Amino acid sequence: MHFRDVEKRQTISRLEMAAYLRAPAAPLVVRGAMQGWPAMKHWSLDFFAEHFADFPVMAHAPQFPGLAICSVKTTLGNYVDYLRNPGKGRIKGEWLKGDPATLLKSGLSLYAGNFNPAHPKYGDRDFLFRYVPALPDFIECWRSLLDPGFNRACEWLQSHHFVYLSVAGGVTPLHDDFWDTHAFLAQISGRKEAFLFSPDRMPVLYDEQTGNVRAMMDDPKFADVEGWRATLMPGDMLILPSRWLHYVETIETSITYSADWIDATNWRSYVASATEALAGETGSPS
Ligand SMILES: O=C(O)CCC(=O)C(=O)O
Ligand SMILES: [Fe+2]
Repeated sequence: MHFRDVEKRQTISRLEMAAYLRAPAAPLVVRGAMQGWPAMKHWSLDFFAEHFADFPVMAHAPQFPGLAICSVKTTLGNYVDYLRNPGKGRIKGEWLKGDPATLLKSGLSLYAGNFNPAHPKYGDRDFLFRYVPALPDFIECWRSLLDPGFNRACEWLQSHHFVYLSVAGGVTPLHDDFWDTHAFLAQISGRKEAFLFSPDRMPVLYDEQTGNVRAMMDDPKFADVEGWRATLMPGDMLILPSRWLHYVETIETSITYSADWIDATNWRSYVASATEALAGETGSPS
């Protein structure tokens, strides 16, 4: 595998962004994207423990349940206690897979990826959007053009806003995001390392079932695969165009806000995927 650096720029306009995503798209870091966001000043682990202590979360190592060697069902309050002191691998909650010894031996840390402070039941949308915009001004989103009932059903079924709290050893395995959305990772604090691959690499990369890009780097089978890499610092926003594959390591205690969107390039496949997902649902939203 070999990597080139993701392009970094200071600002981007709405028109430039729309053109960029049509281009064909590539990943991009916008460095000044979060200037003036209250989150940059006010968000900390304590902030979330104080306001969302009872929010139910699943913490996995690595982040996705299907690949996890450790899984714990807990609350955001207990998860933040763990993040403050991960050294012993102890966390209050129900261990569904693995144990503290397995976790410590792996070098991974537990990572809760399902914390959505805008969640209709457990979150508080108005409160969240006092600190971050739902989407930055330079992003044009077509969601408001969808039928309102369909849009609401999509939001109930699938979170579209996330806050990721993690510590060193937190790994998000290689994947592309749900329903062909574009997404951003807005690094509020701490540092992460991201590795990305274009959608046309998907067939060869999914040969490897672990999503572990570090292991792939040493595997001759992937010697010719070209990827992109970026170190995300506080204030950096990584743009992940629809279907781009990404693998992310947390280097130091991090807070990341993430949201996704649709536009001219991906609304058809979003609607098709969402319709299929909704058809598979039975019963009422919970
Ligand atoms: O660890 C990260 O910041 C990446 C998270 C991510 O891409 C995801 O959960 O879809
Ligand atoms: Fe993702």
